[in-house]
This record gives sequence, C-alpha cells and structure tokens, in this order.
Amino acid sequence: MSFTKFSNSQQLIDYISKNSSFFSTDADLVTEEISDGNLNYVYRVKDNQGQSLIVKQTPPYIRVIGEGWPLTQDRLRIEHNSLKLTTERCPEIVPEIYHYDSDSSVILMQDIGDHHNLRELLINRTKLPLLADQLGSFLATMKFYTSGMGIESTDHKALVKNSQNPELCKIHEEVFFWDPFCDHERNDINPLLRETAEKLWADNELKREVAILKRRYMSDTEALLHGDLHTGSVFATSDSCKVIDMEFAFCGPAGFDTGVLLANFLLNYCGQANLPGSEEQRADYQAWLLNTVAALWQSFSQKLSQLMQSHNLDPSLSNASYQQWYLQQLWQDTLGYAGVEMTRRTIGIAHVADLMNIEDPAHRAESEKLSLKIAQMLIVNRREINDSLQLAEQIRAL
Ligand code: SR1
Ligand code: MG
Ligand code: MG
Ligand code: MG
Repeated sequence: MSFTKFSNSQQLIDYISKNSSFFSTDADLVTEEISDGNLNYVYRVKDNQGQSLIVKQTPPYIRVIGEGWPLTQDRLRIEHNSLKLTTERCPEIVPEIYHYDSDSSVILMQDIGDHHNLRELLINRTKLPLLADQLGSFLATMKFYTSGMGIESTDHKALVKNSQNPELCKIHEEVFFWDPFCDHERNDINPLLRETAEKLWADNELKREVAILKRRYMSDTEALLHGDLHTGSVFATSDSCKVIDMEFAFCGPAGFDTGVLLANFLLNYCGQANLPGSEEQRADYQAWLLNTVAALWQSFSQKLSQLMQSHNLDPSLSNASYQQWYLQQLWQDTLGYAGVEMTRRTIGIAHVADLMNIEDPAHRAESEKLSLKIAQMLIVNRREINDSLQLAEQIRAL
C-alpha cells in the first residue's frame, strides 16, 4: 500500500484512464475536489456528456489534521468489504463500486450527486416520507445477515476476523466514550456551556452508564456495523436513499448504528429550536422528526422480527419470548448509544451543522443544553423508556 496524492487534475485523469473504462477514451474530463468529511480526499470527475464518477482516496493520516495524526489506510479495505457485503443484501442503498485499488488506496464509485446530504435536508426542514422505512429496512437486513442468526456461526466468526478495524475503533473509543465525559483538550465547547459540561463531568451515574456502553462497544461482535452512521453519511431524494463512508465499519453491538442514526435526528430536533424560521415551521418539523424516529424504529424492529422468525439459522434463537427480550435490549442499547453520540456531537471534537449553524452563541447554547439533557436522559434512563411513544413524550417534557 502506498500513497501519492493526486496533485493535479491531469494525474487524476491519467489514473482513471489507466484503471477504468467508465469514460470513453476520447472523453474530455474535468475534475473537482469535493472532500467534505474529516478523513479522506474525494473528487468528482465528469465528461462533457453528463457522465460522472467519484474518486475516494485515503491518505495514511486524517486529512483535516495532516501527517500529525497518522491513520491506517486499511480503512479503505474495510470500507470496500462493507460496501460489497451491503451490495449483496441491499444493492439500492449503496453507490456502485467501479474499481478498488488497495495499492494506491483508491476507490472509484457511482456519483450519487442527484441525492442530497441528509443533514442539509434536515436543516432545511425537508420531509422525506419514505426515509424511515428505507433506513430501517437496510439496518435490519444488514444486522441480521451479518450476525450468527442470518449466516452460519463459522462464517460469522470469519467476518468478525476480517472486519477487525482496531485503529478506527480506537478513535471512536476515545472521541465517543472518553473525551466528552471529561475535561479533555480535544473537546470543543461553547463557553456558555462550560458550567453544564462541568456538571456532566461530575455525574458519576452517567459516567458509569457510559462505561457500560463502552465495554459493549469494545467487546460485543454481534453484527457488522456501518460504525459512523450520522446524517452526513446518508444521501437522499424523495424516493431514494444512499449510505456512504463505511470506513469505521467493524463487528460490534447491533444497537450502535441505530443509536447513532437516531441521535442525529434528535440533534436536528435540538437545532430546530433555534435555527432560522417561524416558530410554527420549526415546531411542525420537530414533530416530524419525532415521528420519523418512531417510524425508523418500527420499520427496523418489524423487519428484524420477520427475519428472525422466518430465516433464523440458529433454532435456539427462534424462541418467541427470547426475541421479544432481544428487541427490548436492542432498543435500550440504541437509546444509550444515541445519548453518547449526542453528547460527543455537542461538546466533543466533531460537531454538527444542525447546532453549529445557529449563529448566536446564546441561542446555540440553548439548543446544545437541550441536546445534553436529552442525551443524559437517554443514557441514564434508557431501561425505563419502553417504546418510541414514551421516548417522544419524555423529549417533549424536557
Ligand atoms: C477525528 S474526529 C472523528 C470523526 O470524524 C469523522 O467524520 C467521524 O464522524 C468521526 O467520528
Ligand atoms: Mg463524508
Ligand atoms: Mg465519515
Ligand atoms: Mg456544539
């Protein structure tokens, strides 16, 4: 594995011509760097016939930080494997892969530029009626068919081994489960939130629950996870939805992805309290967000139940009352991981535009405090919140 950054357009065009037949040989190509996330370089290459593809290249470091924070390029293999597995079960939900080159750390893939970033769609209060069902069904299908319920136990063990992602997991062990729960130098805190953060760092019950969730994150290998399923990793139109950026994938606790995703809807809920727009528009959208969270869980749990009843390879896990217990555990894990994601996105190193777009620091602090309150309630009271109706009631009461 080596790394040479494409330092100009011609190098990128030469690479594509040599490694892919996507464009015709006489095509006139233009390139544009569209790197947006923290870790990688991303480019769009277009011809003059309206055809385009995406180039993702992983440097041996975190892109936004530089060589000072080295990071394994093995993350591209992890992403490629996860994309391939997802393509087998849910082909509509991931971009098509055209070419994978582990030597140059490059993937060429379908341009999903006709889809919009879900975080931006939520900030602009777009309602997407099919989204909850699309994401719920994808999550249930992938959880089931990468766990010992949907594949042979021996294949599951091989998957766990092949999906080891120690360096990226370590980043999340720190930035999810440690930094935001202490006065860490990597944290980025609105000064108006300092007192609230200090109270949080002194809350031993909260820290105990976060440690319980972290232990599960570090040791439970139940199913292959996306590993970083925030709304910036989802792209959507009114009738289609795509999931990208699988470099944090690993076999972990099944409630982690559902929790992170749910948290990002709730972060937007908190942002809507102070984003621009009339009070009526914002309240109406907050109601849509809570309904969407409920619909997402319903779609996920129904699909998973169906699969557990009809396709379970392990008869000992088909017991109906066990399945009821299992879904309840998954719900509680989801709430707990959601609370951790909300906390880290509010006071940790990696913030979200749903809160950061609130220009006035005092108004932003209001939304951020709401986020921390919801997060604390999710982490500490997760065992007492029975379903999504109760969840919505408790959130509205804060
Ligand atoms: C170094 S901060 C890590 C975060 O950046 C990525 O965008 C992921 O969301 C990750 O959690
Ligand atoms: Mg990204
Ligand atoms: Mg990402
Ligand atoms: Mg913030």
